[in-house]
Amino acid sequence: MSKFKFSVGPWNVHSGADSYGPATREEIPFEEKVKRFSELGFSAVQFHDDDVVPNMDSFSEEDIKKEARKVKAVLDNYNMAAEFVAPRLWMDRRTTDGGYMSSDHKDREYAVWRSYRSIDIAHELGCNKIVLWLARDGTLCAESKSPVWATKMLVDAINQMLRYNSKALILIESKPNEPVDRSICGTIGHAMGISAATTDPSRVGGLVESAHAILAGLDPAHEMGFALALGKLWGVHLNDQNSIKFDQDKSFGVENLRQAFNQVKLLVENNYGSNGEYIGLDVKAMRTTKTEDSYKHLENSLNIFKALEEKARRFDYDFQKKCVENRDFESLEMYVMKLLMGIV
Ligand code: GLO
Ligand code: MG
Repeated sequence: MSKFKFSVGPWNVHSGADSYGPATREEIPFEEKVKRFSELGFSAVQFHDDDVVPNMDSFSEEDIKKEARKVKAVLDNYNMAAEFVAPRLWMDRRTTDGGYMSSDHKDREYAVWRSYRSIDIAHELGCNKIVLWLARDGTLCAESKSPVWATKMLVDAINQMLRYNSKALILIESKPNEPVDRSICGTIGHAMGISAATTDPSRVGGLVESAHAILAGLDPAHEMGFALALGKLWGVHLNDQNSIKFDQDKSFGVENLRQAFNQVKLLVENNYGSNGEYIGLDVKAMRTTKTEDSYKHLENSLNIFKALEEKARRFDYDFQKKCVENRDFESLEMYVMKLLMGIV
């Protein structure tokens, strides 16, 4: 039995469209997804603001809250919680050149307006975590904006959110690139730096996604460990990634099992989840996957996580200690390989 609670986003079950071609699977209605998520053993859903209130720009601020309550009723029906709400600052025309650091001040105001709405929606859903995946906040053309100015704009926007609601927690989901060329918060270290520069660092933490760390050329477990050491790992997006290329969101552990194991081991060792944090997945099905298999990548990721959790729990720390004392890292490494291969 896993000691963790798991979460997933509705976007993790998608129709397979990519930048080069149309959908390959049928769209699945939201409620059906929630039902299947709960059957698969998830206990919370991750949301974008407009997953909760589609076409939110056409509603008044009060009606947005009303719409959110309808989704809360669906969640309650399946005994599911909401883990976080993330303002989707990358689809609207007004976020073409970024959200909080768009070159147009009206667009920046819109980004903050939407973030306030995410905070309202989260409140209605009974959660206080707001995730900022800063999709377009950075540059496509390096000379188009100053990184100094852009960083200050981000701190400013977060300060406004902290002021808007005294309970909201802000989780920065770092990513070095895509869809922008150079982003402002490329690693969790950047996120921690931003946190320290805000008016209330105790309410600004981080979310580490495995693939994003790999895209930055870093080890996901080390990124997570850095945030954990500072008491600021408030969310994870587990998945996998084959080296530095487009963001793949592969099933957890399918590319690099040892790297995946070390993430699980770190989370187990440090009692991640003891403050109510979830093991979040952010995985995509392959484009070739058929509609009837729309949830297989989620099941696979969960099964791989749980198998690695079992291995992490029986990791032989005495042997590890002996190897470290003797500086025999060759034996330690081989022990890990045997553990993963099922030989010990
Ligand atoms: C994309 C991100 C994305 C976010 C999601 C929630 O690279 O990983 O999936 O996690 O929008 O913030
Ligand atoms: Mg993510």
